[in-house]
Amino acid sequence: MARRALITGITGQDGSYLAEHLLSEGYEVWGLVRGQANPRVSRVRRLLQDVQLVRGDLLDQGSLISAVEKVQPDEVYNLGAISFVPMSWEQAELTAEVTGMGVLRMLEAIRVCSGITAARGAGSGQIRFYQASSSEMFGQVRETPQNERTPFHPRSPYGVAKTYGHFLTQNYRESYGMFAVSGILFNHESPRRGAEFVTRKVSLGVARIKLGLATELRLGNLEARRDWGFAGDYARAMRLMLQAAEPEDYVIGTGRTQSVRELVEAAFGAAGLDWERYVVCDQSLHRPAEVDLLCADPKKARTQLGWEPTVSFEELVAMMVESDLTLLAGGGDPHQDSSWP
Ligand code: NDP
Ligand code: GDR
Repeated sequence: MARRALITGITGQDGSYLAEHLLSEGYEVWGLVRGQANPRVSRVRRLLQDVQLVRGDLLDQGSLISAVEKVQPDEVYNLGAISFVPMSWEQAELTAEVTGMGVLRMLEAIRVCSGITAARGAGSGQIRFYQASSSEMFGQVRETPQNERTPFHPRSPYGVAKTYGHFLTQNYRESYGMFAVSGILFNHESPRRGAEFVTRKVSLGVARIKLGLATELRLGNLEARRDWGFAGDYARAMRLMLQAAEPEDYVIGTGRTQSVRELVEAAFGAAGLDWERYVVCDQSLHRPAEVDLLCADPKKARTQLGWEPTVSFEELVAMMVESDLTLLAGGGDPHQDSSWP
């Protein structure tokens, strides 16, 4: 029998790569979608024709219970979140509700549908749960690289909400013996990345300038350093974590770190442009509190899961610039659902 997976956040970057990966592994894949007329659902229908959809919202406990009852999944991947860090200052309460409390609601839906109670003791229930934790939980780091034992010091309402979800997942594992794990994923990108995140903002900016559609690119803090990998590689890691013999948390990243300035240099360079002629530093794009340096130590994932990234930073940047040049040269709109390669 094919394993059955339920993915929240199916309309997002990671949801699409994970769904493709699970389908290729023979899974029956279900995606949770919210809203009455969510424009991003047509993108899923076009790209992921074999995925079945079920309605639900991380803000609505009853809808999650109904979705789990209907799908009867073997594995649940909780990728749904408000994921853009600057938005978490503007809508801190909503971020806490979706990105933080949404984890509680999903875990409760699994617990209730599986008939798990504290009295039944550890090990009850069969549904395996993956939580999309984030390197943003490390925040202001005192040690680098960061591994599974590095203390958290989140620097945004988003990071705080993710830290709540992370500890709650651990707590359900310890309280109820559930197979519930968190992947602490560092930044991962692709041609399907949302246009507001810095890598995609830069690749789209480069393409617009190269094609004569723009003359400048406005950016915030160029000194921040991130460990950037390819989203397709990280989707593989999510599945591997749920196939492990024991439920454990893993750091997933490349182990290399680059500054936003180096990202900009590489992206403009890939299109044969000199970034210094076009990039404007805009103080209004700086964050109230910044995460200055992230760099993963993915040794545990490498040795225990056999996971390795396959796309280098340079390849990733070139892939994104090339994809956006093709998209914009063909008259495509990055905000339309037809834009996903
Ligand atoms: P995206 O922003 O691309 O996707 C977010 C998804 O969450 C969308 O499908 C969105 O659906 C869904 N969503 C938002 N609100 C709700 C809600 N109330 N109920 C149900 N679903 C909702 O994120 P990514 O794909 O990049 O990331 C996936 C997950 O991994 C997120 O949790 C993110 O925080 C986390 N993460 C991402 C990293 C990265 O570098 N990409 C690194 C570490 C963690 P809709 O179409 O309805 O808006
Ligand atoms: P991040 O990603 O906050 O790390 O969260 P983002 O790409 O938004 O920012 C990375 C770094 O770039 C700096 N920066 C800018 N960022 C944006 N978006 N726009 C700009 O113009 C700009 N200029 C400089 C930022 O200050 C920051 O330091 C992502 C999300 O996917 C989270 O959901 C996820 O958990 C983490 O990665 C790991």
